[in-house]
Amino acid sequence: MPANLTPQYLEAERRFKSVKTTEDKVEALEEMLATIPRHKGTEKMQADLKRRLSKLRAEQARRPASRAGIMHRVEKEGTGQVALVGPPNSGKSLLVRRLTHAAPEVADYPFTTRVPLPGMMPFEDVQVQLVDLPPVHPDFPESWLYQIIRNADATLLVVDLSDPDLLEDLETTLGQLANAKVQLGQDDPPNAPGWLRKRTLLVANKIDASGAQEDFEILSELYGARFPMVRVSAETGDGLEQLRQAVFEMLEVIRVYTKAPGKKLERTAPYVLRRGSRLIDLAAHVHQDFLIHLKYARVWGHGKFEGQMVNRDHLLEDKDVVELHR
Ligand SMILES: Nc1nc2c(ncn2[C@@H]2O[C@H](COP(=O)(O)OP(=O)(O)OP(=O)(O)O)[C@@H](O)[C@H]2O)c(=O)[nH]1
Ligand SMILES: [Mg+2]
Repeated sequence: MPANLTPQYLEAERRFKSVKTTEDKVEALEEMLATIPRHKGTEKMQADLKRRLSKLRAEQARRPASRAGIMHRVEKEGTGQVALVGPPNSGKSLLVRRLTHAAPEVADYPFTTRVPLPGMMPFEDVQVQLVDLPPVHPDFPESWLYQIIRNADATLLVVDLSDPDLLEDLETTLGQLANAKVQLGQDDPPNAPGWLRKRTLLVANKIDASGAQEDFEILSELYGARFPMVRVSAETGDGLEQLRQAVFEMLEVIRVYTKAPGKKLERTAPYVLRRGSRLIDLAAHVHQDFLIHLKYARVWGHGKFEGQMVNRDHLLEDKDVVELHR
């Protein structure tokens, strides 16, 4: 089948052949990829362009000049910080685009994301911070990437159900993390200094792709005991509501609302506490004064009498409303 290449493509190709620096080559390749006609006859060429592009981008990432000692950090905000980790091209950036107001670059080739980009994900009445990251891959060896992952409250492990090398790529990601002494999921990390375990939700992305359902089943069989999983499509939006809910649950926090005696019962801005918190923990959050002088409280909530009187050791639950008395 003839490729029917456009003049723009041929011009970009001419440029690609004449330029010297990696930056210029990347730029010309991107242009070629953007202008190549998309049909069966150019599929091989497209794949080849992508391969060359990701190789050059990885080269850029490895070069000391591009690091220049820059250490990226992401200040925590909101109910919890959740880092997106995974192989190149799995859809991390598109997920962050869909779930937050942030607008990271999304592209059809690996190593698109080069720096962290946080965005706030609304869930009911709280906001969870998601952090889009470069891929976890041997070709992106920046130490700050692993520091951000280590520092996050939890991670989303994003994999690509349309990837023929899905299992291999997932193992590469987990292996890279192991080099940085990070263990994702339920399994205990090695009992050695420096290791830590991160709560992780496995996000099986691109469920819209053909054959994705069968791949998801294989994935569940192999990794289901280690990770809770959700299947989504960042492209079509399928499963994203369940994902928001699952992210909130993974953070293991509860929302508690306070009301003043005699005031109306309403659930406005919540206090966010760790799951397992007691009345006294809430009191300490609200005011030092309550910590010392708290006598009792009334609680409205799930499975309680309305306005039930409780003492300092009462275990709080998500969405409880509490009236503190001193
Ligand atoms: N069909 C389909 N394509 C998707 C989906 N999610 C992402 N993509 C596409 O996959 C490609 C990669 O998406 P990105 O969000 O840039 O992937 P990434 O994981 O951020 O990639 P890196 O930054 O290189 O690590 C883009 O062409 C997306 O449009 C999905 O659910 N379904
Ligand atoms: Mg990205």
